[in-house]
Amino acid sequence: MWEVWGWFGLVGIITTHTIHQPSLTNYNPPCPNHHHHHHHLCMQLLLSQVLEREREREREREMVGPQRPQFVLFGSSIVQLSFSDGVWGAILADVYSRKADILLRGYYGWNSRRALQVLDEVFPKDAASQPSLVIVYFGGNDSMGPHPSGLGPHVPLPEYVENMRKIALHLKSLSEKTRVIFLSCPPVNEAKIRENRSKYLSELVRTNELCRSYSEACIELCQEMGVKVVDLFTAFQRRDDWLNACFTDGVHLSAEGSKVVVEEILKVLKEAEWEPCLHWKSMPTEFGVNSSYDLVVYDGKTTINPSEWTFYREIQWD
Ligand SMILES: *C1O[C@H](CO)[C@@H](O)[C@H](O)[C@H]1NC(C)=O
Ligand SMILES: *[C@@H]1O[C@H](CO)[C@@H](O)[C@H](O)[C@H]1NC(C)=O
Ligand SMILES: *[C@@H]1O[C@H](CO)[C@@H](O)[C@H](O)[C@H]1NC(C)=O
Repeated sequence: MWEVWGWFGLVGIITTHTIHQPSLTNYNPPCPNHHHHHHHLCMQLLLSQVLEREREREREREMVGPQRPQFVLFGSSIVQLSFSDGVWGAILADVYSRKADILLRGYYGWNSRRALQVLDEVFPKDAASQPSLVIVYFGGNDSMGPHPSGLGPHVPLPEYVENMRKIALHLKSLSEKTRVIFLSCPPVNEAKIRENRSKYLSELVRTNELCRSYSEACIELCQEMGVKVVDLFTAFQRRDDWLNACFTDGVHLSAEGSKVVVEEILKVLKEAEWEPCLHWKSMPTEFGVNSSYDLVVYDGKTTINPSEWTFYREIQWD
């Protein structure tokens, strides 16, 4: 024990008298039973211990436990808005309640260039635990026509593909168990975009021709890389009423359009040959054990466990 104290003390003396002195003399932790001339050593010691303990906790701690598998939704506005008004992220959070944590990392207006800039920060390779699933959507903004000024979200198609490749490689490298699903660019309601044109923005060039080419390029990349992909461009158009039912403003997804997204994502999760399976019905329910505190059945002898009930859902997702 004394060696440890002595060692901390030595480190204390060195650092106190070199780099950190100004900031440390301002730092004044409570330190009873020490003479004044021991004050610096004592502070150093406390500080080192506190920092060490903090680092230790950082490695182990989860903010809320028990730890569940994490599913991260990473993308532009269609992701940022996905917990709003019964849209697809909110539906997934409901379907996976007691199964997985659905984390939202969506950034309104972003293209794949900006995604690359933050990739290491949002998904650090040395994190204590890694996501089980990342669902990625970028492309709607990239596919907007270029503005003559050179400003704006447009990213040329070949660069978009390369950016998406880098995102997939990074995510796949996080851990052996980190699974990835890309969502391709959905179609838009061109007429509605024109109708809802903002006075404050220059004209937004959004066409289904552009959406289609970015969607196809994304799907081709995924096939090449063995990444699961949902073809949103095609999936929406299977509905006869897609133009009016699937969007709020011609671009962003309505609750109705979100049903298509959730259905397609669940289909991938159900059919994927992933071990462990990430389909909600195959995942354990947290604290799902029977309890005598559950509601009592009419026989007065047994209780009934509600952990797996889903009857309250408008759609019985499969
Ligand atoms: C792209 O970003 C703009 C805002 O800059 C937004 O209005 C538009 O809906 C976004 N589109 C998609 C598909 O993310
Ligand atoms: C889009 O335009 C229509 C008709 O001008 C209007 O009724 C609607 O509220 C607008 N929607 C949005 C989201 O701005
Ligand atoms: C829990 O209760 C259900 C009936 O509600 C019963 O079918 C099941 O076997 C019980 N499970 C355990 C582990 O006791």
